[in-house]
Order: sequence, then structure tokens, then C-alpha cells
Amino acid sequence: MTKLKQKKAFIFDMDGVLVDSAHYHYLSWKVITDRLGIAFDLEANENLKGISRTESLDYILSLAPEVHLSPEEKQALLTEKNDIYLDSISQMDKDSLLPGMQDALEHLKEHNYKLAIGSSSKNARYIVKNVKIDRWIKVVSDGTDIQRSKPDPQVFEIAADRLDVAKTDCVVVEDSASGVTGANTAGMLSIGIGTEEQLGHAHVVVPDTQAFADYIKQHIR
Ligand code: B16
Ligand code: MG
Repeated sequence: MTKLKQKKAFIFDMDGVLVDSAHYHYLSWKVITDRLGIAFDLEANENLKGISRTESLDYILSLAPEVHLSPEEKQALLTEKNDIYLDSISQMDKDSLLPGMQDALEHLKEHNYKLAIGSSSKNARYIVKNVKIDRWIKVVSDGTDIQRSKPDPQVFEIAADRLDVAKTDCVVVEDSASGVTGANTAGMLSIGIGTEEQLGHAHVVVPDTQAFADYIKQHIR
């Protein structure tokens, strides 16, 4: 795709694109939902991808209108969920990068693309450091920078600003429907990693991270 070669920067979502933390988010929420007796499965978890922690809890509670919690109880659950999550990602290291992603990042750097993270997570910087991709990615726009989470384009717009690149010169790599919508709204080229069914609105869809790396190497030489 010639369009890809004309771009100047790549903005990577974190959870589910660079590392498999989307699954840890799910397992952490599952501890909470099981205790509250709320039916929550991988399909429901799809709706949490790309949205903030607080919005995730609101969504989960919307599945069980019979459960009523005070603001203090909700805050305690948010803290508990994050503690479980932090514990599960504390062991991450450079081997935790998803298949092909190290290759893809090196390839893009060799071809002089600017690289950034655009993640809704407030823990993104911690992961960047743990998996040692701060060698290649110096610019992070994450949950600590934004007022509106995906599908709002804000997180990607901040990344483009910090990279000093026009929005239309950016490619966004995402695994969530909300993230693809945000990228499209920002006027960026979106690459979805996942299924056509979930990410059919992306400009390009590849099934997994290895296929993404192969795609990049094939189209950028
Ligand atoms: P935290 P991403 C998002 O990260 C996750 O997809 C989403 O499931 C999570 O609720 C959100 O980060 C907030 O994460 O609780 O760590 O602040 O996919 O935008 O990188
Ligand atoms: Mg994600």
C-alpha cells in the first residue's frame, strides 16, 4: 500500500497490540465480577478494550442493574482491580512483547518512522519501561494525559502533537473497535489487529501481531 509509505509516524496502542495485557485486564475484572455474581465473559470484555478503568466498571455494573454500590465501594473496586492488574504485569519483560512486534518496531525505526504510544491505560509508561521498548519509543500519550478516552481521538492527537507530525501523517495500530474509531476520527490511517467482524471499520485489518509485522515488512522496504 503506497499510502503507508507516505506516512511519517506510527502510534501504537499498548494493551493487545504490543503486549497481551488485555488478557490480564480481563482476568483482573473477572476476580471482581465473580465475587459480585455478575456474568462476565470474553465477549463482554471486548467492550472494555480501549475505554478507561472507571468507564469499564460502569459498563460492568450496567450488566447487573440489581447491584447497587456507593461511590466509596466503587472506588475500592477500582483500586482492587488495579492492584490485581499491576501484580500480574509486574513480571513482564522484553519477552512479553507479542509475536513479531519487536521486529516491526526495529523495521519502522530503520525506515525512519517516528514512533509513539497512544493508550487509554494509566499504566502504559510502566509497561513501556518493563518491556524495554523505551529504546525505540520515546513519546507516550496515555490515560494520564487525557480527559476523554477512546473512541475520542484525543489520545492520538496528543501523540501526534508530541511527535510534531501532522495527524494525517500518522498510522494508528489498534486492537479495539473504540480505538479504530478514534484513529479514523482523527484523520489517521488505522490498522486493526483482530477480526473483520470487530474491526471492519479499520482501513486495514490483520489477524494478529505476526501478520502485522509481515504486512509492515512487505509494504515498507
Ligand atoms: P488502566 P489501551 C486500555 O489500554 C485497555 O484496553 C482497557 O481495557 C483499559 O480499561 C484501559 O486501558 C485503562 O487501563 O486501568 O491500566 O488505566 O488498549 O488503550 O492501551
Ligand atoms: Mg488495546
